[in-house]
Amino acid sequence: MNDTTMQDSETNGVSRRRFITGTGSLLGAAAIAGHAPRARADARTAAAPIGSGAHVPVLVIGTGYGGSVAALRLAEAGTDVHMVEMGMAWDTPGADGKIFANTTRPDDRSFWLRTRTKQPLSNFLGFPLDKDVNRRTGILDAEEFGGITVYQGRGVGGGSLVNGGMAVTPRREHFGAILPTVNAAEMYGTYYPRANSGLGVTTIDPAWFDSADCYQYARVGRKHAQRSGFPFLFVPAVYDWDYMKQEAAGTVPKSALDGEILYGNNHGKKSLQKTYIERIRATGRVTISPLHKVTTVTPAPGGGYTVLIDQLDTGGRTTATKTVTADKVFFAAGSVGTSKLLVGLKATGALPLLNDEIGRGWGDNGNVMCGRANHLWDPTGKVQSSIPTGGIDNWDAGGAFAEIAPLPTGIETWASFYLSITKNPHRARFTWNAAAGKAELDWRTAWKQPSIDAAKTIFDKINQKEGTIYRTDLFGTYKIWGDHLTYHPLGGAVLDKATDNYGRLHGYWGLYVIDGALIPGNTSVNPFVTITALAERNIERIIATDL
Ligand code: FAE
Repeated sequence: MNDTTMQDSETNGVSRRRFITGTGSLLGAAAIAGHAPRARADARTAAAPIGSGAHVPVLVIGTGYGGSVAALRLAEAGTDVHMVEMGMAWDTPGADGKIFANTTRPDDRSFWLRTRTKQPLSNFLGFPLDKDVNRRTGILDAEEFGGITVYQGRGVGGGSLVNGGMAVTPRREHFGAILPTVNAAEMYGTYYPRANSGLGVTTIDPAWFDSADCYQYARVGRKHAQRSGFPFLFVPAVYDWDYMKQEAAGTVPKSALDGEILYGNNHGKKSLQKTYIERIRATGRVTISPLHKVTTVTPAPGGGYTVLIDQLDTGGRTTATKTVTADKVFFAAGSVGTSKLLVGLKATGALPLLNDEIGRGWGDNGNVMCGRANHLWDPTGKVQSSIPTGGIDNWDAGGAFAEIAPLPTGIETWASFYLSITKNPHRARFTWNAAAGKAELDWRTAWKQPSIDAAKTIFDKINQKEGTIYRTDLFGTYKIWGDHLTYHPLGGAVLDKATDNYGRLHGYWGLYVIDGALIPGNTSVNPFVTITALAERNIERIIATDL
């Protein structure tokens, strides 16, 4: 999008190469040269990674939503906590002066231990978008299982570093299907409000939305939805809207308006680093070890747990293996990370008393993507904010909630792009492959069909009404549906099944799950507000009764 110098060939006045490199913008993070954000180096984090032989009252595995809620509330209650994070700290600018890599130039900051990018939109106009990069402990993991690629954030802040910031509370009438054993009145009265406040969730000013060039794409999406009779909803987010207004006015370095999304956001987005983790640091009771990966948790001879941790370098190599003990351990490694750890620990005899529910109930939140090709009189805009603000709700009638997503290429594409969350009934299971020494997931690609069917209840109708067609060039050659991936892994250690109704793992006193692994596969909307609210609920009870 900023790349106006590379001109390979001209097609309809648009450089082919510029088209391709520009299109990479929605697949990565951007930053503006010369406007590096101030590094927030934290003395305790930087100076004090955990030492071998250490004993800690509480060890939290992972620094995403669940882990951050647990650490903050425990520290506020007077408990010292150590957080272990396999990814980097993301508090130090790179050689270009920016913490996060540029949108149009994915580099070794962008992907977790890959030599070639694996961008969710693999193609544009038939051209493949992926490119070679140096292998490094970058920010976005595209973890491949048999039938699905699961995208996850890596680093202090977990998924909050890379996600779209859509902060959606599910409709209350759907809550019984999401977490059937949880008291909805408590969640909607106390814990959802607490989570939304802690995360800094706000909704865009509708008047600005109606006038801002960067939301032309969403207004076209709204118009098409409404003309087909679907309700359009404003979706709250964790972006500083005042900052975005200044981006639009050209008075501050651009971030959302430079398409930053998947590889980090240098300004404007309120990731956990700016909310829960900032408050965690202010307690003075929490230390964080980035580039440390937990490999084993087993009961310690004298009580508590022995935890083995690999210290990594930025090439992903183990530089030290540390043994620490902890009175209590919180698994907050994300749905995939927690599930993989637990099925391995059960199968290898480290935690044999874990029950048979471990690894089960995993779902993809029904994620499926598609694009539509609009008429020439419906341009979606050259500059598109990377933060979605609107959705199309057809959950009750068709089992789909579609986020109107940006396609921030920097050029006019006349494309509308959507990530749908659908009512997909399929649930997969993590199991341990002893021969390979790793966890596997039995998801099948064909299981996305109910998601495609649900999304079609919206987009077939819109296409028919508007006289438009699906894009076939975004996920391969002549492929309409992005049905190979999820951004929203959920389940694997489901609440009230693998754990009790507050996340205490069955079989072991002092072991807890407190992340997306607790949620059985679907939240009907984007999941991080529900993960945060559930963690707020559970930690309150655990602090009251277990400490
Ligand atoms: P998560 O945030 O994944 O944190 C787990 C942490 O544990 C990570 O930092 C890992 O690196 C770390 N870890 C894993 N294993 C280990 C280990 N063995 N040792 C040490 N550390 C470990 O978990 N959700 C929304 O609600 N709205 C959105 O707009 C949205 N957009 C998304 C866009 C993308 C591209 C992606 C990838 C996700 C998006 N999500 C969105 C999903 C959301 O980020 C995700 O549900 C939460 O981050 C999950 O929170 P957890 O606390 O479960």
